[in-house]
Amino acid sequence: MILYVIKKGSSIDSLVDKLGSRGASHRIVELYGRKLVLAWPDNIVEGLTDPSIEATIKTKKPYPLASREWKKEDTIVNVNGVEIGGKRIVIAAGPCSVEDEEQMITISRTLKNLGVSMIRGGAFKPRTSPYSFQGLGEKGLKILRRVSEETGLPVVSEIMDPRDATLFREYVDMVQIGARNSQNFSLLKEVGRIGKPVLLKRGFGNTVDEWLSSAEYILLEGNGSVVICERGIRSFETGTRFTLDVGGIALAKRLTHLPVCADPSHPAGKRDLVAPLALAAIASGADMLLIEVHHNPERALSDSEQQLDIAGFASLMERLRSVARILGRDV
Ligand SMILES: [Mn+2]
Repeated sequence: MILYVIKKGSSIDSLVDKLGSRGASHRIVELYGRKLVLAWPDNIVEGLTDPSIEATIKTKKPYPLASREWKKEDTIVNVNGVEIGGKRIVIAAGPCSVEDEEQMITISRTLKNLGVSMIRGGAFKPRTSPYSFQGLGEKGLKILRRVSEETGLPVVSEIMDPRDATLFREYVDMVQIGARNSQNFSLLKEVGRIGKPVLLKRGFGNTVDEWLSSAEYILLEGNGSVVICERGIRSFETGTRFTLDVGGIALAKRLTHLPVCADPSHPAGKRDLVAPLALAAIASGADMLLIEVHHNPERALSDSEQQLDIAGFASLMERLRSVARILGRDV
């Protein structure tokens, strides 16, 4: 794949004509304020010159836009004023599912006081069993909007169906793609066009390259505000729910300029393992954590075993601050 960075204000007409006459495929994308032309296959594109080209980058990765091959500096994703990917490690917390409006507002106020900068909560839930609680749907999204108005914190929630894009555009600040939909390519394209930052979870059967290729789908639609999230992969181990791939976090930080998030709750599967995994995730380079916290975990309608209570979360925040300080970062 050849990636051309186009000179500001230049017309790409003659470049596109030249690519066409060689029989090459191409895509044009505007990203981070730059116009880019991707062209392939290499053997017929190589050697092409045009006055509109500022830089030509021959990329080896299957995800040229997500790769540091063209963009070396870290991307900062701004979610309504909360910057992800900078010195400060962003903590997003909240219950697995949005269950009740008043409780959701109460817990969010408490989390804000503890230093959380974004609220999470599922409204459309991808449950393994069709008989498990499926979430409050649109009502849950409306509750999240109220939470945001009451606390001033941005909210993130998972989209499962491209047909819900309008609802998500209206009610949430950041759209999450869950692990099970990480390779749902029509959903990725739709979310690329939604005009909101995206939190993209890694599929539990996906390699780091596949995870970054999923991010590429969103970037190719011109949406550069993507945070990728490690949430545990399937391994032979059954003692934990999934295996948090800290090596994958460190590797992803090298390969991509996009911020990397970690979800320590789903791989832990058990409350007492969440804190050590959260600490390991930030030590391996995570820029953001997504943590499940419930006012009464025993009574939670989903993922009851792994949600922290307020006291457990408060003590984790203290430990995160200590580790962040050693890393030269803040929480
Ligand atoms: Mn959950």
